[in-house]
Amino acid sequence: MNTLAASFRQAFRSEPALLVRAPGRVNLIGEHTDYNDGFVLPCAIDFAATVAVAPNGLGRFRVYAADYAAHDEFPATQLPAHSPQTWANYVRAVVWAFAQRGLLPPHGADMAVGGNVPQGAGLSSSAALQVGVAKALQTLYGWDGDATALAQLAQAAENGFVGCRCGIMDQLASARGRAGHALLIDCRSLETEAVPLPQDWRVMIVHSNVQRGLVGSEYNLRRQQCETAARHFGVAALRDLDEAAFEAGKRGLDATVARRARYIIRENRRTLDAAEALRRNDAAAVSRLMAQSHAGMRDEFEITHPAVDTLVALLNDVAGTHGGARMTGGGFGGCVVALLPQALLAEARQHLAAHYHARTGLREQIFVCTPQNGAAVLPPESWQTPEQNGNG
Ligand code: GAF
Repeated sequence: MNTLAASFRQAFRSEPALLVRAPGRVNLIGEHTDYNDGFVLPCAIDFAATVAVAPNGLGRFRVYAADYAAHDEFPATQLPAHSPQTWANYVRAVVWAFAQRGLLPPHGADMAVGGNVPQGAGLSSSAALQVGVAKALQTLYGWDGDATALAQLAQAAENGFVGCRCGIMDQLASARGRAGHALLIDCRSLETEAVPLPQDWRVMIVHSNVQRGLVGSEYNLRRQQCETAARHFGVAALRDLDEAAFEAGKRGLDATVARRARYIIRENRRTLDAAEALRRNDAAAVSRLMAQSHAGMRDEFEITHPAVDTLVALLNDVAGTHGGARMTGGGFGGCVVALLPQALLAEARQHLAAHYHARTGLREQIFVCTPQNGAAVLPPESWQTPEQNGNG
């Protein structure tokens, strides 16, 4: 926080008016179900994007990316165009979404952005940044939308400006996360329910270090296939089908599209079952549901990667029926999430260190996370260095 406030001061020779922190997320189960109007079960994590902002009265946005030491600038008086800098488009996208809704005053603002969400890992670094920018502008301009409206605005920015047809999960997890809880989201009604994680359980995230390729095109293709299947069945979304209806009506459906649809239908069921299993602290059920979810992503939805499959198998060696593991996020590489009792963490680390590199040539990276609250404006005391606020 102090670093970002300092970056802001250095870049703009003025004080930030406010600082916002917006977390990344890890999804425990319910993958690719969000854009099928289904259910997801993510938690906000302790990696976050940070945004510092102040009005500048110049009729322009001036943006500084602290992690790249890069600048961007564009008029506040018209809809922003695309920038050649990838990072800058995430900020411009949110400004664009505000402008589209008539929520953008012409005064202009200075903004410094930064953060520590690992990029390209499937932990929603871009959604965190967009929710952070949206929260900062919302607070600066006094727009009174709630956290769900904020998430919808950030999703519209991603869909309409960046061009990824993502669902609402990442933005809603970042905006609405709750400390110590996973968030069961009904992606049709956008209702959320905070489900407590059993006290002794830990969320271990393991980055496979597989560089994710083709994510955008394969993601949009999966979405198209799901829409084709929904049209075949004459329903608004795959959320509206159960397995019996699927079996009864699948004739004539392309075999690949049928596999995709069956995965979504089962994954929706598994997500509801997993939330129920968490509520009753049933580790064996969580373990089984996460294993089935991973197998579905590997064999039916076909979004995993051999190295990711290896990581999951290694984690399951340790977890047994006491915890679970599966790939998390959009897929094609990135991270695996494991829910494990605290007592098994050290053994899991040792087992991965002994076998992951030997089997794949890759090195794992481990983060143990605690579910966090969603995006928030930070009190000015927390901008200070430890020395300045007297905590030494
Ligand atoms: C990405 C998307 F942005 C989400 O909306 C979701 O579909 C996820 O992939 C897969 O569950 O993170």
